[in-house]
Amino acid sequence: MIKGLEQHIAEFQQWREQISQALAAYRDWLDDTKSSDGLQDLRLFDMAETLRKDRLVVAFVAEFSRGKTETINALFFSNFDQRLLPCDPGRTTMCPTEIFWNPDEEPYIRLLPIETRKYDDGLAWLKSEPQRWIKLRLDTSSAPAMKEALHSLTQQKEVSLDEARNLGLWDDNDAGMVQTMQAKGKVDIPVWRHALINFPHPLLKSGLVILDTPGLNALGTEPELTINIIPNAHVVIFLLSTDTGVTKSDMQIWTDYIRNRASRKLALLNKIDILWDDMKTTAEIDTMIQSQVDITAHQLNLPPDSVLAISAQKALLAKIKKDDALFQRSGMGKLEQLLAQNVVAAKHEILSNTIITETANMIKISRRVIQQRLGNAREQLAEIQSLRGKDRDVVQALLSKIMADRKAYEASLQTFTQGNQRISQMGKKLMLQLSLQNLDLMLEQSRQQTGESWTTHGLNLGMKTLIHQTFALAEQITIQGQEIKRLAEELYKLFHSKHGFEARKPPLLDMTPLLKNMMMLEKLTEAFCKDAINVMTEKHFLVRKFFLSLGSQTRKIFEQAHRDANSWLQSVLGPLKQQIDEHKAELDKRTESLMAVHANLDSLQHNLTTVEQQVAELKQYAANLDHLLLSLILAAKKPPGVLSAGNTTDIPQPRVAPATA
Ligand SMILES: Nc1nc2c(ncn2[C@@H]2O[C@H](COP(=O)(O)OP(=O)(O)OP(=O)(O)O)[C@@H](O)[C@H]2O)c(=O)[nH]1
Ligand SMILES: [Mg+2]
Repeated sequence: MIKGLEQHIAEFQQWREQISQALAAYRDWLDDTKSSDGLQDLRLFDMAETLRKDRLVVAFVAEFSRGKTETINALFFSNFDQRLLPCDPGRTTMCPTEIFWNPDEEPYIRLLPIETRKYDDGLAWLKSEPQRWIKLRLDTSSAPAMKEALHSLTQQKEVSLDEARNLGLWDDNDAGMVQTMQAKGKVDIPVWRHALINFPHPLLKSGLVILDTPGLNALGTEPELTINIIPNAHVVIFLLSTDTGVTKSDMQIWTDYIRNRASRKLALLNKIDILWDDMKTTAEIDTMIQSQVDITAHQLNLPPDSVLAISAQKALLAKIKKDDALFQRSGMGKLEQLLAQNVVAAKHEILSNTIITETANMIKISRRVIQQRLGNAREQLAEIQSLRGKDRDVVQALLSKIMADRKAYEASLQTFTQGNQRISQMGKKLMLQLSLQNLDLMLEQSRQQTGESWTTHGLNLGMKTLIHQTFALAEQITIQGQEIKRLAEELYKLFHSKHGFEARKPPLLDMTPLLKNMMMLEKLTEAFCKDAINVMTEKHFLVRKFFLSLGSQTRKIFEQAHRDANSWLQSVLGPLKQQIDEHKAELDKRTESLMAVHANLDSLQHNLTTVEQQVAELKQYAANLDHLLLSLILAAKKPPGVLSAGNTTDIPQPRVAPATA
C-alpha cells in the first residue's frame, strides 16, 4: 500500500544516481582532456559527496495529542504489525526525535540527557559528540524489544522547581506544570532533550529523515529547533484534530513556527474516524468532513488541496490487518501521494538550482575551451596545408611572424601577472572580512549590546547591531568587489584588443544573499521579542539560548557567503587564465611544427596527419561534452512527480572516452 511514497522516492534516488554519474563522467572528461584544475576537481568531489549524503527532511509539528506519532507509525512502521513509536492520549513524545538511516552504524536509539541544557553547546555540535548521548541498541528482529527501547521517548522525571528553572523548563503559563507543582511540590520534566533513531527502513535508506516533535510548550524551549531545524526541513506537516478543531495553541504553532517559515507545508485534519457515525450515510459523513477541511483551509489561509482529512489510527490498523477498504477510507493513500510529490519536488528543485546549475556552468566553460582548442587546431591545419609545395623561405617568413606574436604576447603576460597579483591581494583582504574570525568580533559586539541580563529588549538591540554591521560590511565588500571587477575588465580588454581573445565581462560580486539571510534572522528575532511570553523575566534562559542559536545560524550564513565570494573570486579571472594557457600552448605547438617543417620539408605530410588526428579527437571530446550537458539540462527540467521509471530512459547516459582516443 505504501508503494506510492516508496516508488516516488526510489525513482528520485535513481535520478540522483544519474546526476552522480554525470558528475563522475565530467571529472573523467576533465582528466582525459588535461583541463582539470585542483579547485574545480575539489568542488566536483564536494558536490558528489553532497549528492551521496543528501537528505530529505520531513518534520511533523503540532500541538500535543494531535496524532503526529501515530501518523509516523502508520506511514513508516506498519510492517511491525503493531504501534511501534509510543502514542497515548495526553503528552506522549517528550523530546524531538529524528528518525533516519546511517548504514555505517548498527540500528540504535541515542538519547541526549536533558541536563545538557545547562551548558551552551548547541544541538548541531552535540550531534558530533557521541559520548554525550546514551546509546541503546535496537533489535530490529523483535517488535517487543524495539517497543521497549522506543518507550524511552516518553520518559519523564520529577525535579524541584529550582532545577526546572535552571534547565529553563519552568513555564508558569503552563497550567499543567503549575498544577503538578502545587499538588506534588515537584515539576515533571522530560528525561531526554533529543533523540536520534537509526533504523533501516527502505524509505529512510533512500535519504528520508523524519522529525517528530513534542507540542507547543516543549517546542518553544529549544530555539535551535525553531530557528534552524524546522525552517530547514524540506516539508513541514502540521496536524490538527477533528475533535478539537483549530484551538488557540494550534494557531500559535502555525503562525509562530510554520506559516511564514516553512517553504513547503501540508496540514492534516486527523482523527476523522470520530465522525464515522453508523447512523449517518457515507455521503453525509463525507460532506461533514469536507466542510471541516474547508473551514481549516480558510483558517490557515491554505489552498483546500493542501489540507488532507485522515485517520492515522485507522490507517495503521488497516495496514496491519491488510484491510484495503479501511485504508482507502483513512485518507492515508492520498497523504502518501502528496507527501511523495512534495518531498521529491522540494529536493528536485534544490538540487536543480544548486548542483545541476553549477556543474552545467562549469561544463559550458569547458565547452568554450574545447572549441578554442578545436579552432586553434583547425587554423594550424590550414597553415600546414598552405605550405604544401612552398619553399623554405615561405616557412621562415611564417616562423618569424610567430616569433613576433610570441614577443608581443609575453609583454601582455607581464601585465597580466601584475594585475593578477593585485587582484589576489585585494581578494585576500576581501575574504578576510567574511572570515569566521571577523564574524566572531561582530558577534562579540552584538553580545555586548545584548547585555548580561538577557532581556528581549537587549536581544533586539544586539540583533540590530549585528544587522547594522552586516550591512556596512556588505557595502564595503561590494565596493572592493567592483574595484576587482574593474581591474579584471582591463585585462580582458587588453587580451581582446591585442590578441583577439573573446570579449568578456567578469561577473559582479552579489552580496544580497547574505543580506537576505541575515534579514530573515532579524525577522525571527523580532517575532521572538514581540512574543508576550518571552518578554517575561523568567524567560532569560530562553533569550540566552536564542542568542546562541542565532550565533550558530549567523555562522552558517557567513560560511555560505565566504564560499560564494571565493567562487566569485575564482570566476573573475578564471576564464582569462584558461584562455591564456590555451593560447600559449597553441603558439608553442605552431612554432614546434613550423620548425620541424623548416628543418625538413618532407616532414610536412607527417605533421599534417598528426594535426588531422588532433582535430578528430577534439571533435569527439566536444561531442561527448555536449552529450553530458544535455543530460544534465534534461535532468534539471524533468518536472517533479513524473519521475517514473519509463521516463528516465530518455535522459541520455553520459559517454566519456572519445571513440578515436
Ligand atoms: N480516534 C483517533 N485517535 C487517534 C488518531 N490518531 C491518533 N490518535 C490518538 O490520539 C492520541 C495522541 O496521538 P499521538 O500520536 O501520541 O499524538 P502526538 O501528536 O504525537 O502527541 P505528542 O507526542 O504528545 O506531542 C493517541 O491516543 C492516539 O491513539 C486517529 O486517527 N483517530
Ligand atoms: Mg508524539
